[in-house]
Amino acid sequence: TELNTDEIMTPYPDKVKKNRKKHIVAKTGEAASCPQIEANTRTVPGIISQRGCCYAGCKGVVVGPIKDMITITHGPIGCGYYSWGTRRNKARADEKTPPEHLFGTMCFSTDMQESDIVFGGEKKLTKMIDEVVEIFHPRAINICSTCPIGLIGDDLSAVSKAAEAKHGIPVLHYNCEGYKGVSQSAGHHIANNQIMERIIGTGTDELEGDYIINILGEYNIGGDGWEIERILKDIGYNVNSILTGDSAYVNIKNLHKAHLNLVQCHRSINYIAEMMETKYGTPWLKVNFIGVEATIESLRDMAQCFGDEDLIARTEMVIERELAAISPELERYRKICEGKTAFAFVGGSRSHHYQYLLRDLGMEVVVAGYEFAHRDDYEGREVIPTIKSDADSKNIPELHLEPDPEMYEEPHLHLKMSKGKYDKMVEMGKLGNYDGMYPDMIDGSVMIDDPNHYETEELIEIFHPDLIFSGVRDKYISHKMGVPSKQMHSYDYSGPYAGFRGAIIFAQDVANALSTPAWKMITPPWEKDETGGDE
Ligand code: CFM
Repeated sequence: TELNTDEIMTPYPDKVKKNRKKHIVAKTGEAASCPQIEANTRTVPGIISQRGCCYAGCKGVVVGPIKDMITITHGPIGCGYYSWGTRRNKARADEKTPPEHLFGTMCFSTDMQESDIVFGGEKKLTKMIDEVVEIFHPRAINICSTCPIGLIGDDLSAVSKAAEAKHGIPVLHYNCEGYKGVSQSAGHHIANNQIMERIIGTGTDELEGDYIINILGEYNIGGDGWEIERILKDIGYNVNSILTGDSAYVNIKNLHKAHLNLVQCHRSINYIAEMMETKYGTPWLKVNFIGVEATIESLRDMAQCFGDEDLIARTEMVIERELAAISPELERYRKICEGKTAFAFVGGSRSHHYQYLLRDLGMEVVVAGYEFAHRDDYEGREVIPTIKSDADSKNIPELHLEPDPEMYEEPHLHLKMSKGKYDKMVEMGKLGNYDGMYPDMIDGSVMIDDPNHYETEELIEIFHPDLIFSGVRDKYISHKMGVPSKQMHSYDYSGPYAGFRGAIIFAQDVANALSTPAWKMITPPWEKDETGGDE
């Protein structure tokens, strides 16, 4: 199938047409470099976008999962209500975080009413912090702003400072009002900044082991982080903290003690990876634990970073053992999936990551969309210097950090590597780098930024995919059109999908979806006659 973008755009007014065209790139021929795509800009007003807001990115994605902090949504109850457990970022108690410090399944909101909006919400917030401390004794508190808070101008900084003095615990506040950016991506950045400034580097724990790592940008959706941790611990890594799936304030404080930062979802966390490199010299390695081959490559890259013969041997042993355990079953599902096509519409990194796992099953992604990615997620990190900042991106503060006079250590020393070898790995693009999605897309496929309801329908008509990976808002469009869809944010009720064991669960879910006859029996409501029966 070849895409004629103009055909899709026909019903749009000229201005919208001009705008949306820049967000779509069709891959044709053997063009080596990616054409420029427009990304991280405002959605056309009135279009049914799949995006979330800045508050969603800050509270829902990055800081919400920290299990031993209480995160208060300062705003009307609606904002907090939908952030309650629906992302399936799992957490459990452990040695450092006993059950009484586990708040992951709870939802806290100041429940702002009309009179609070009129007279201000600072008193209500102060009272709520007092109550939260009295009842739950958390180690630290997050306060996340919603749109009305920014509009009425509550002084969160003053409230937090007073509360810190009164209760003697850190109270962090985030000016992540929903309207702060063009999508949840702005909230990631705001959350990264506060975690960097207020938490990382404050810990004094002595961590043990020769290979201490953090996994940044892994949120333990459906237990993904636990499967990754299982594999890494087995090889001999000491996983200090995952950011922020199943993470604890007490561990995040010690992030700077790690030898290496792994970056899974670069979109949401590349800020911390870069800032830690600047301030502490911690090197970072882009990994992808979604997909069997991708996991193997990531494990080998990690072993190469440390370059230790025993670690390399142990890595190969674990890979061999895990492969032997999953291969027969994977092969069975592969027979069902082989040759099928899919759409992948997710937030800012999964539409790329999942292409590896689908390829393990013999499937190809023909249309890939991101809700809120930046140009580098499509085109590769090398385009970052050419990205023009606009009024919206300037709205988000940039921290300008210096090497820490006491704690900075050069990156190669973190890895006990020679400077020469380190520089070579950087040059090869192994360390401190990630590629865009474009090189992994097949000929004739399409990348689309901030896709909307209408375009999704059109693309389904053109490409007839066998399966669509999407979010909760758009999955029913494809269901009604008779195309099965998997929720790729929360995994519906399934998972983990990461690592080796996760690949099997994913393969089973995909094979089930593809072989269910129900989808062929559907008549969408708009094709039914007035009596409600089939035509
Ligand atoms: Fe990163 Fe995510 Fe994603 Fe994301 Fe998200 Fe998510 Fe996502 Mo939903 S942090 S960018 S803001 S991988 S919640 S766990 S699935 S849109 S592709």
